[in-house]
Amino acid sequence: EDGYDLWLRYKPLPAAEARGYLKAARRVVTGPQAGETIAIAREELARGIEGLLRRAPAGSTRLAGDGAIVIGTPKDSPEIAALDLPLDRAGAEGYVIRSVRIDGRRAIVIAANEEIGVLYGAFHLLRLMQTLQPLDALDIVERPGIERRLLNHWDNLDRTVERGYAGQSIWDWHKLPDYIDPRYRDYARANASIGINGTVLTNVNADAVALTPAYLEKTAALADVFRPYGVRVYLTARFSAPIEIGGLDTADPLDPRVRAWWRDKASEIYALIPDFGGFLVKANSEGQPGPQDYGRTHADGANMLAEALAPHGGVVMWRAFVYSAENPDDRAKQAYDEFVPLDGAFRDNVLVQVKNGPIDFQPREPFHPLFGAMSNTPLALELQITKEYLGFATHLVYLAPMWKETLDADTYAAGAGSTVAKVVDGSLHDYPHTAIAGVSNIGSDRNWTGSHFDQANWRAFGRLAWNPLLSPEAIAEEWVRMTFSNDERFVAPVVDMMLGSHEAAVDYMTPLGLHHLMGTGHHYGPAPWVDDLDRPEWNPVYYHRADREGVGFDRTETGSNALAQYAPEAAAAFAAPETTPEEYLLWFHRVSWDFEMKSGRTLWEELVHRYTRGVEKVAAMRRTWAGLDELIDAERHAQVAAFLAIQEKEAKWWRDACLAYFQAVSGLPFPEGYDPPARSLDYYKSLSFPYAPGH
Ligand code: BDP
Repeated sequence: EDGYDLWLRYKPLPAAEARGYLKAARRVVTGPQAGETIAIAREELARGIEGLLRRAPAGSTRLAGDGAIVIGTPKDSPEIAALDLPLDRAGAEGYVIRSVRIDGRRAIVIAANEEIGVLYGAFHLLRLMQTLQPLDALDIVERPGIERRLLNHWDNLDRTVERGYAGQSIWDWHKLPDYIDPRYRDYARANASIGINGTVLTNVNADAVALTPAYLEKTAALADVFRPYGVRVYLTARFSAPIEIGGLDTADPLDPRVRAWWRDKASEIYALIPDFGGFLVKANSEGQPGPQDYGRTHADGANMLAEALAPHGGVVMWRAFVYSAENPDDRAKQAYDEFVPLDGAFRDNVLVQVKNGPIDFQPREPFHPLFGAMSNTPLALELQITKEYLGFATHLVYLAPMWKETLDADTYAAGAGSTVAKVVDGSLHDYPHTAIAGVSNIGSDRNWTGSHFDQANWRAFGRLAWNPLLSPEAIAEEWVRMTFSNDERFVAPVVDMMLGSHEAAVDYMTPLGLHHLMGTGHHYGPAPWVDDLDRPEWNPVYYHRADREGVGFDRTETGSNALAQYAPEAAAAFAAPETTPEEYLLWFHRVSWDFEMKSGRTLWEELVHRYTRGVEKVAAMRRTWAGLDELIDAERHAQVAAFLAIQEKEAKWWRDACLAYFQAVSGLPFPEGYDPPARSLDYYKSLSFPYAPGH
């Protein structure tokens, strides 16, 4: 058990359940015209059933007796065409699963309008078995809430991965297109099992070489592998590519030669990859080239690429992650300031891709104020699955609760109930396209994600992308059952651990709305003291503003007034320090060290309390895990145990370093009943990690 099988392990179920399911899974029936994707669904069902129930189902094109699973679309399966199924509710990618009688014989149908829906439905039925759900009287209709459910790989062509903690890039560019690593198919299969339907193969800090003919051939080879699994490929487009690989002397989006170059490039790509998804672009951000280099706007840049892709059906995902040195007032405000005036200026096939919060994937951020503020521009939500600011691969942090906070946040854009989820799924503003992106945590490690529990974050992203209304608890529970065990003695405590893990990390890293206290560059470990980097907004001190008087970033009227970027009803919740939810206190307010918290503690005491509580929660997770060793395989148990030990050590380091620093700044004594930091502030400052992974 090295984790390679992910949640698709298909280990034998307990005998009692297996017996019951066997009656319903004797054979898998496909129509005579079934295509490649239905064949994959049939194989998956056969593999799953054989593993779970220890008996391979017969494959057939005919019903014979009870217990068939009939799969297909009305086009390829006469049985399905003859049934009266609510396929209109399933859309292009959804499916219907029903217990039915066909000519008096009991069967389960997995029906869809397109073949991909059949594959998604097959994975659904297998999940029901894997998690021991009843199979009688099934009546399921599913369809995804969001059109494009994408992974964003920050993978470089040299196989390093920006912010990757799971080994090298899984794309072995050097051997492509001639060698097709079997992993590519397993990758597509895993993604299909959770409804992910697209992948951006390359880093947002893009390399124009990816658009050269040799690399497009490599990308086409991957696209060929992914296609039957419903996964389309996308690439990042470096804005200056026309200069770097096109021989032009400009990349000005209004220059006709530049426009022609991109049109030709798009045609070249689509000749190789007819279902190419489109481009993801980071422009005029952190040194990336962009339209502003030529005095043009983000809309000019995005529209040029959109025009090139439009005839082929591709989209542009233009990132709103921009901030510049010229705007040191408040980095949190910049994306809104730049993009809101452009609302309505983008072509139909442009989506603006926005991170969940206004700074940068911090352990906790309030929702990004662009959500709700651009009713004429489809906004895609970008989440980070890889844990750049959340302990890399070793810390156990289940991210669904954090993502859910964003999805459930109320923008009040069209009155109460205008959640971010409704912006992103297009229902609030009737967007022509919808998308959600997760920055991938996948690499060449045997277990894919660098740790066993980080697999849960990949899966949770896919599940929420399919249905943003799912609960983090339900997603955690099914993952635990599928990945480890159905033993209740294991499931309940592990789900609890997962659900509390994000709050624990917030506590030991950045409680009470603190943010960006991480080590310079690599973001490994605490460094709240850093104040000497070139640009003000690169320094932790810029974000916490601690001094002898108090701490926190005043984003109200008396400060940067970033608060005014939210709708009035949303802003009202954060307006006064006394009424702001404490988890956002220091994000929006600067308060004195003796500010009274709801607990009755002063702010300083509360800070010490939360940092300490975070460490205690990790210690508790460790104890819980240690007690579960009999219930799963030794191999995975041992690695998780070792990683939890690292997490506890690093949680203490975070606590002690941050508290030593804040104590030095505030000059306050350490409250009674709490251990003072183990080492001096100078010691924590002296630590250096030139080789921390993932830069
Ligand atoms: C930050 C990362 C950086 C990315 C950037 C981005 O530190 O590596 O390039 O985001 O999203 O979180 O473009």
